[in-house]
Amino acid sequence: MTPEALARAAEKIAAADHLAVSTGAGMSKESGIPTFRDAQDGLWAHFKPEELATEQAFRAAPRRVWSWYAERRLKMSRCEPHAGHRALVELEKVTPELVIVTQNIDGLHQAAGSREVVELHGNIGRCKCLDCGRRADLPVSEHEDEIDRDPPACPACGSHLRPDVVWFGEMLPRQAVERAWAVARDCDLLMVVGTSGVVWPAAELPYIAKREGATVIEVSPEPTEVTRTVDIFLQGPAGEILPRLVAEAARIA
Ligand code: BV8
Ligand code: ZN
Repeated sequence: MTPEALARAAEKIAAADHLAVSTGAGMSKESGIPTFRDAQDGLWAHFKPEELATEQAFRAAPRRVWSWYAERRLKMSRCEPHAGHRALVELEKVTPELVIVTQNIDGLHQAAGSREVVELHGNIGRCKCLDCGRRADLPVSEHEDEIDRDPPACPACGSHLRPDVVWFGEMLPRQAVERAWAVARDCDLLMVVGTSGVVWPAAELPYIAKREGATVIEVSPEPTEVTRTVDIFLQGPAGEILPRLVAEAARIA
């Protein structure tokens, strides 16, 4: 990332009236959560996320899919927000009504203190019933040895509990979509951080913002599907770039 690109981006942020941020798995990488581009490790090395994160995979092998989420939930519960998440909280001082639209299910933006977070793909910390849809609390503290286990039963109907996340082939939560699409339409500046721009419909957000005349800034260590569309590409990791960018924007604002 060149100093000129950083300065230009900081000026845009300082001048923005309606700033939105769209984040993907890369935003959580420096907190220790592997992205979907990263090869899966351990038990899951020979599975692709798209093969496990579906209702049919869960119905076919509930124990396997529940255990995959239980292991991810345990790992995520031990991860902390990094300087990039905290920079986005600082950014609320420059642009109070900042909205973060995230594809991430790890809750790290909320843990860092961001006030307005729209979760397009749900949250791994919540679960609901596979059949009657009722929300249910997670069983108390899943220990390491309980990772490999059957899903708990729904207290209301006895069916399997499942993670309250959006699986491939499932609709995104209507309210989250309405909110996110309105934010992308109404913003005058959209920052896209840590997403390869491959998964739809979340991938559409920068194109909507662009179509409505907004400036789009991207933060990623390598070019993505979105890069050719953006106005300013800041190449590098979120944990490094966002704190410098927000500090510069706050200095100018
Ligand atoms: C739907 C929750 C239909 C679960 C997730 C063919 C073409 C186009 C679309 C489709 C198609 N076939 C099927 C589809 C639709 C499908 C889709 O898009 N598939 C993809 C694979 C092609 N979409 C769906 O199924 C969606 N639903 O379409 O419903 C429908 C229609 C009508 C009626 C009924 C149904 C649902 C999609 C949601 C799936 N759930 N997550 C879970 O997590 O287990 S998706 C999951 O994967 C994430 O949430 C995220 O969205 C996606 C991963 O993408 P990224 O976040 O971008 O992460 P990625 O690893 O790809 O990239 C990381 C980036 O970070 C990289 O660019 C890297 O350079 C960068 N990076 C790395 N380090 C850093 C960094 N950046 C900054 N700092 C760093 N340090
Ligand atoms: Zn039920």
